[in-house]
Amino acid sequence: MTSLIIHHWDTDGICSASLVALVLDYLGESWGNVTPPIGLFDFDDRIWKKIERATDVFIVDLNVPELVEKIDRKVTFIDHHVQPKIEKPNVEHVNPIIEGRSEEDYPSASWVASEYFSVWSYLSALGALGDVGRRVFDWKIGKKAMQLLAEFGLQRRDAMKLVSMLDSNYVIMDRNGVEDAVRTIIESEPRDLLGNERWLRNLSIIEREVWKVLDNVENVGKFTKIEFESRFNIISKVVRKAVWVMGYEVVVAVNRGFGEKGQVYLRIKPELADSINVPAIIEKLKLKGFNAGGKRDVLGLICPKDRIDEALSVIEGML
Ligand SMILES: [Mn+2]
Repeated sequence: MTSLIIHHWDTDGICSASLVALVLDYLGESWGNVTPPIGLFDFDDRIWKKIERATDVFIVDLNVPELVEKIDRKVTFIDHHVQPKIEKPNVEHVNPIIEGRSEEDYPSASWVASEYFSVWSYLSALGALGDVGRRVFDWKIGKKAMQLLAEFGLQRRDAMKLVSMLDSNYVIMDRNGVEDAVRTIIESEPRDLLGNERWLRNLSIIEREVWKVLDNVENVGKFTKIEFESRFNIISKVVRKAVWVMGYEVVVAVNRGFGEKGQVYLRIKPELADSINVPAIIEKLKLKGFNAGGKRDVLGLICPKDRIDEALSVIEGML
């Protein structure tokens, strides 16, 4: 028996995959793990070939029901995203959210996996912290999350650090780094992970790149514009620093060199959310066919490079 674990590239995906791997280790079964090309909710040839060689497939924290349906062997699909229920005899679909349970009870795939296997550890909490952020500690499950961390010798602060360390792999677009993280977690003591040199190096590379980008801040009338080219997925960090640390009120950032694509981001000071209608900008962009998303104070989109300026003019026209 060889199982294949296919997982999301973020902290929750890595932690959920590690929980499945722990169970498989306990059962004495061999396993491998793989993540899609970062940013792409799709399987490439490499993944399909691995599926062919596996007897058993686990898909965790990856919202790809249409791909799960195509797999012709036993699949355990563990998720917490809103998605259609898969009714196929070879698929065990584990998702309390689509059974009507709330996000506050099941904040992450790691939480769902822990309950499903009855295996609870700091990884259950770490996945939730990764997806929800520190507000998870205020939720009903927050107490249990903190207990789990404490049992493994981790403070809240350590856990936050571990989340940024695990996420650093996808931020620098290191697919192998994401995949290797699963075995690293299984083979290490939680506190030792805090000294993981590869992830710490990632963090300093990211930090340096973010500050380099923040040198190119330009004031354009009503807003601040930051244009850069980076193959790293740092645009959300850049605008957060610009608004939260540097104090700019309305920031538009553009990454014109994100592989084949462009990224555009808008963040405003929360106090301005009454005067600048960010959701309306998101709606307008969607109407024009852009893959945009966000909230009251933030907007992000990814698009082909030749549509960046069109997206920018929509956003700038509504500021
Ligand atoms: Mn998740």
